[in-house]
Amino acid sequence: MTATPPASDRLQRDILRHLKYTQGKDRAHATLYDWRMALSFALRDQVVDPWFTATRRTYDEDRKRVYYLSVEYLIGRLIEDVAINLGLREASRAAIEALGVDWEALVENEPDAALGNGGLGRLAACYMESMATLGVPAMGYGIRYENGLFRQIFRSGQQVETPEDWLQEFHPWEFDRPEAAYEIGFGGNVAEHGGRTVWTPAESVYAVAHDTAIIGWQGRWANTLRLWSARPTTRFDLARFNAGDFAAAQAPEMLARTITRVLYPDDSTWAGKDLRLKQEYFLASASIQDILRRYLSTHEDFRALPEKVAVQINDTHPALAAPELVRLLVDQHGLAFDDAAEIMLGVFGYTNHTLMPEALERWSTWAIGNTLPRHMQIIERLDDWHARRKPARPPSTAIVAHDEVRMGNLAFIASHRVNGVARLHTELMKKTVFADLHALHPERIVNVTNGVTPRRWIAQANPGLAGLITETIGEGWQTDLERLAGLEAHVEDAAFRDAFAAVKRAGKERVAQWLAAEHGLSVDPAAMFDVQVKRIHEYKRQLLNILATIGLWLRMRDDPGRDWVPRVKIFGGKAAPGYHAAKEIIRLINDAAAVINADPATKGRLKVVFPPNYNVSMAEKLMPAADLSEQISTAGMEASGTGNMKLALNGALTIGTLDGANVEIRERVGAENFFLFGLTAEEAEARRRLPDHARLAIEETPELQRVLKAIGDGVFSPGEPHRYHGLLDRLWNHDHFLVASDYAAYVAAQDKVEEAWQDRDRWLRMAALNTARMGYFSSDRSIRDYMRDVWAVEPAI
Ligand code: 26V
Repeated sequence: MTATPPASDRLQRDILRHLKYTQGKDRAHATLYDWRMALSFALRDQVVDPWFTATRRTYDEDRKRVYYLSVEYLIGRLIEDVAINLGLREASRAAIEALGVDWEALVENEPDAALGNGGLGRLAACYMESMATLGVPAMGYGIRYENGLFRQIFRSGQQVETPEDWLQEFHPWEFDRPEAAYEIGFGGNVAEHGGRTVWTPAESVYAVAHDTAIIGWQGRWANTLRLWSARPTTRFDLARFNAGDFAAAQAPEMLARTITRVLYPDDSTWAGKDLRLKQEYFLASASIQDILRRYLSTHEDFRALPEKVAVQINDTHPALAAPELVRLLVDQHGLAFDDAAEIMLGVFGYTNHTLMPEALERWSTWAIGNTLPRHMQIIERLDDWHARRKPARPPSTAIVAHDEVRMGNLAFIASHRVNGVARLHTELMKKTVFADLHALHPERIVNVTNGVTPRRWIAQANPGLAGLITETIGEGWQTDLERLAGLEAHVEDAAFRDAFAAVKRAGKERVAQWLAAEHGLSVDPAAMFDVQVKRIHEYKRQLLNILATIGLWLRMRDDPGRDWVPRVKIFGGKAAPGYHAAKEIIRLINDAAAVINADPATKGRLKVVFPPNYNVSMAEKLMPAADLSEQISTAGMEASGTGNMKLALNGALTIGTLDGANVEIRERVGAENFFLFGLTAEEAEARRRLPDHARLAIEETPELQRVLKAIGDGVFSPGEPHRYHGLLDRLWNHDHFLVASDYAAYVAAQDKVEEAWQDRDRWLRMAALNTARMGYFSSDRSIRDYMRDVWAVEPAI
């Protein structure tokens, strides 16, 4: 035992103090939960001073602030994240262990804050961390959902959603700010009073702030994540109650309760839910009111707003912030409409995260007119303002058309910059959804390729790799990830490769132990870990993966004497509750896993595992353990991907299509270190126009025919042979996602993967080169791109 460092002594004292005075427990009766609370408070204490300092400096130096508006933040756990950035991870562990508490168990006791669905929400969390690390004065605004993303369980192989109540236990990281409350109105009517427009809402709620400090690397800067929760404006309508109308008496409370109750768990199709519109406006209005209040505390002239304020909207979900700003400037502060619109344009930036037409938000003018009558007028005036500035604009560029408000066009027209999230995606935006708007505003669309934070995705998730990197190239990579290039010089060093291999092996053993302990699954850490983790979506093509897995299984059974490469196929991900086709894919994976894993003929060679409830914490376990990263979406459909970055950074090789950020990953890691296959975006589009493309492809691919026949015969659903007939029918007759057309190329690429795997040294070189060449994909670089190309802000440190 080495002597405990002083930082750990101080922490120990702080932990015991919080255990006693915050939790009201003595050591003899403290539960794991009490210890977790005590440590969280002890760490939170140390965030407060840097946080105050950063806030004071931003005020004193009158700095421009970035406001990031997002309906989703997929934060995960915070104990290790905060401890690492404070330089206190080892001290925390030492303190906790000295107190006789199991560190791993304590860390795992923290629930994931899952206020998001997938990539968009996780990106927002990485960006908040990077802005704090870079010292950008910034504030994130979001919604404090009582129930985050559902917990996924499998019953008979099928996804069942159960509520995830992360707020059931006390959330120690936030500070309640009851004094920061704004009234948010809905419905009612609009009237002219002496030349002024007055909106009188029919009902309203308060938005109340809950602040979490987001601490950057080495505690040099801290920003705020401000999440709003709804509170009733009138507790109880006594007059109505006394008149016998009990339901109406409770209406205000009901409205408030429902608004921030749930996160919409659907990231596949746009659904025009009135409650969602209210959520979006709730976030937009509270945030804009807060921004204007802060601005007015030190400024008077709104014309300078764009010099002090940049508002970034994370997809269109918070886009009502733009008409809300105009409304407040015109109706409350008396600005002329055109001046207000000009200010709006200077302030807003819009990030687009999907080209899928079914996910693009559109609200009926009726819905907006009812819920937000004044905003409907302002949106129409903004449309008119744009038409005046671009008299030759084609109808496709209008915000309002066919009795609908197109939120993408609103966000585009309201913003001085519009960005895609990977180079290919940005180019496709220019050619597809925003082609006509792009022609009118050729300077507006810019690219900012996504990134991930190396603090969470290397330092926290993969301490072994972090240690090896530091040993090899020294400190500094944590905030200057391009320094990973320094590893390249060591790739030819056999000792380095062995150390790299040992790190990967340790990551795999950890996952093997966890799968055994938590899910009763046994896997061999010597086998290739082949990982596809992400939301379940037809375009992401988990179906292609499982079909090829079945194909491999059939081949293994045909030729049991061959020395097959042992593989563990790992799947993880949730399907939107109403997305039938995605849920069918989950069931097929689980059904196939049951049959394959029970087959003595392929035992020890092929295993399929699908641990339920993939979330940020599971990702932290899986990223370091992956050998192969599956990034196999239909080209043109994945905007960027960020799991692809986390996996390659942690030394997984990618099998992938030319889609999203895969294109840029391949360019950087080198084509020879990437298993490319499949149609390009252009070819995919052409292929889809070919009549009967799926049938043609299936007929040309005997193995695929066998696979489909096995499924159709009920090999994986013995009690119900017809279970997958719908899925098979769609594959034969529609196959919009071109699974059949890419099947043969995918299998051929998997053969190349096996060939590379069999040469252990070659594989290791390729893997290490992936890590060494992924430095570009740090979210610090993405944030610097935003600062330069979108926000025009300077860091304060
Ligand atoms: C759409 C909708 C439609 C309205 C209902 C709620 C809702 C929620 C989510 C979405 C889609 C979000 C789009 C999204 O998550 N895109 C992902 O963004 C990642 C970060 O840029 C990117 O890496 C992924 O490729 C992209 O799919």
